[in-house]
Amino acid sequence: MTITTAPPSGAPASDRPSPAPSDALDAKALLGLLEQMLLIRRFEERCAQSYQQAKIGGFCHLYIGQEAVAVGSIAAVRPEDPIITAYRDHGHALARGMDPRHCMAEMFGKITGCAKGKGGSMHMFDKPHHMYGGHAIVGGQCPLGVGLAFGIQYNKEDKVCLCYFGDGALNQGAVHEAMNLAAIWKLPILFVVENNLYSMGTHIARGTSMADNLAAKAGAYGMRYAECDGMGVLKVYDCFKTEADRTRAGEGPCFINVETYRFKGHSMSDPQKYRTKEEVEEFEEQDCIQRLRRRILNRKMATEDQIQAIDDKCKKLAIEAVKFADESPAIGVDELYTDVYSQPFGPYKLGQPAEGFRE
Ligand SMILES: Cc1ncc(C[n+]2csc(CCOP(=O)(O)OP(=O)(O)O)c2C)c(N)n1
Ligand SMILES: [Mg+2]
Repeated sequence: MTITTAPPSGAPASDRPSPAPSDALDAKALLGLLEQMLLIRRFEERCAQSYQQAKIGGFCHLYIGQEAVAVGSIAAVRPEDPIITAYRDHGHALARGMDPRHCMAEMFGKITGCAKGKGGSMHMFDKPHHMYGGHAIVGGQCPLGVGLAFGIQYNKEDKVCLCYFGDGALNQGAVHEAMNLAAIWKLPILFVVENNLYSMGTHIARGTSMADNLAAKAGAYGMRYAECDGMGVLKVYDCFKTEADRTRAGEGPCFINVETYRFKGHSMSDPQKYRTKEEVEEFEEQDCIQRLRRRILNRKMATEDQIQAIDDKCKKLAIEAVKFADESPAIGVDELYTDVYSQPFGPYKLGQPAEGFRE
C-alpha cells in the first residue's frame, strides 16, 4: 500500500507575488477599513465602561488590539461567505455589519439584542450577515465550521468558510478532528488561528508543542499553511485574499497563523500578572489603527481632520448603542421556552410535548 501525503506548506506570506492585492485599494477603501477598526475600538471601550457599571453580566472578552484580524480578513472575502468564531466575537460581528445597537443590546440582556439577549457577549449571531457565532466552548466552533464548509461543498456553492479560533484552542481535540475531516474531504474552509500568544494566562510556549512551528501542524494534515502579521490590516487582507481565492478555486482548506496581541486582559477580571507592562507597550506601538492611520496620512489619502471626523462618528455610534441598549426592554419570562427547539418540532411549551413532536 502506498500512502501519499499532500505537500505540507503553502507559500509563506513573504513569497507572495507583488503587487499585493491591497495595492488596488483606494483611499475610500482604506478609510473604510480604518472606520471599521475604530468602530470596534470605540464600541468596546463602551463595553468596558458598561461592564464596570454592571450593565453587562456574565463574561465579556474584549478584542481591543486584534481588530485588524477580523476587519482585514472579512474585507478580503465576500459578504455571503460564512464566518464562525469563539467568544471574543464583538469585532467579527461588527466587521460583518451587525448593527452596533443590536450587539450592545445583546450584552445588556435585552430583547432587542441579536439573540434576544439570551446569548450575551460570547454568542453574537447574525444569520442575515452569515455570522454563525460566537461560541463559548474553546474550539467548539471548529467542528461547526467544518459543517458549514461541508454544506458549501454539498450544495456546490461558490463560498469559503472562515473559522477563527485562539492559540489555546489549537490544543483541543475537536479542533484536530475538524482539521482532519476538512483535509480529507478538501472542504472550503480557512482555519484562522488568532495567535495572541496567550490562552488566559498561559503563554503559547508553555502550553503548545512546536509553538514556533505551527506550519508543521498544518503539514500533519496535508493542509496549506500561511502566516501573517495580524497587527497590520493590509497584511491580513493580502494573506486572506490570496488564500480564500485558492480555496475557492478548489485547493482545499488552509491553516492561517495570524500573529496578533490583545491589549486588555483575557476577560474583565484579569490582573495580568503573567505578562509585563513592557511587553504590552511593545505591541501597542504596533497598534493596527495607528499603523493604518499613518499610512493614510503619509500617502496623503486623507487629512487629520477627515480621520478625526471618522473617529468622532464611531464614538457617537458607540454612545448611541449604549443608549439603545439601556432603553430597550429586558427579555421577558415569556421568552424562557422560545428558541429551545428549532423547527420542525416548533417552540417548546412548558409541560407539553414540543409542537409536531411524535413519540
Ligand atoms: C472546552 C473549554 N475549556 C476551557 C474553557 C475555559 N477557557 C475560556 S477561554 C480559555 C482560553 C482560550 O485561549 P485562546 O484559545 O488562545 O483564545 P483567546 O482567549 O486568546 O482569544 C479557556 C481555557 C472553555 N471555555 N472551554
Ligand atoms: Mg490566545
